[in-house]
Amino acid sequence: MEYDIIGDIHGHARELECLLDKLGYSTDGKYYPKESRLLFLGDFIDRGPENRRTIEIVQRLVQAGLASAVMGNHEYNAICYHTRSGENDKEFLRDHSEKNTGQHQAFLNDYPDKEEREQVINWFQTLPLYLDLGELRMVHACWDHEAVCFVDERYNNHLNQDFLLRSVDKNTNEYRVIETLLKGPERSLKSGYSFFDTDNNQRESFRLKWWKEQLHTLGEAAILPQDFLELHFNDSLSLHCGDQSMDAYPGDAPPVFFGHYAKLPVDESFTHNTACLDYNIVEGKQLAALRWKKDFKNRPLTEMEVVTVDFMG
Ligand SMILES: [Mn+2]
Repeated sequence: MEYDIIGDIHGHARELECLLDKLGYSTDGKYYPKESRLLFLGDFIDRGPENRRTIEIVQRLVQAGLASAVMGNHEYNAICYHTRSGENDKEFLRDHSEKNTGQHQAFLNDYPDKEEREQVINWFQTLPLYLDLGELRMVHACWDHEAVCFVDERYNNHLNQDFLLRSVDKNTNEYRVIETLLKGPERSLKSGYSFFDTDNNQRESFRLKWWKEQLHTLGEAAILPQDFLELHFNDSLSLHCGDQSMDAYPGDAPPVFFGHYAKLPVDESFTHNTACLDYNIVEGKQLAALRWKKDFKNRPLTEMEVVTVDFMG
């Protein structure tokens, strides 16, 4: 079996159609190479212009049994945004704040009809949180052995209602595994340190490059703004992370594909057995697919073909 693995789409249906065409698939599922399968890494919605059409394409392929997809943090957030908490009929699992609503506006515009919206949200909830196909693995943000085992043993890898309700309580394992698998691990900076992210929010924690094996300094381990790193690059990681250790993805484990990290430079996106396929279509860059071939089983992912489509607006 060969696989074509597609990163974050975020409503960019035109680019998706173009990419599928380049890869040799028709979007109606009528033409499909026999020995090949599409894999989607989640984040189908929000931000981009055509949420509805993107969902229709992905859902059609998945429901026809021609593709597999995992849940992204944007699908998870959407499920929470549209699910009442039960305690009070006006409350939702995800707050309808200006910030949360703004982030979700493209989806809301495309689904004004409540019944249709509920159908889509129900479909989101059927998406697995990760997939282990044996020869390769996929997850939206981070493959973490413990999180994967927990979700598999306790919930059979599905976000049922019990899991969902627990996951919004910060004191639960359910919250922590969703954070890890769908949003990626973060660590706190030493007290007194902070930086401003690209949305100009002040932050005291940073995302970790969990796929890197050599994590000795902050500069090697953390996704942080350049000016912050220039000041602190050589500071030892332990100095800033306290005793919060981090096990990198094992170098001898099966290849793992993920999205989520949109702003990585290309040379940071791959190791021999990990690949980030979010090429930041949201900010006018590209939609990407990696073509995984069985003959390449023991070859590094850095040598595999990546097919891209440029932003079309
Ligand atoms: Mn994303």
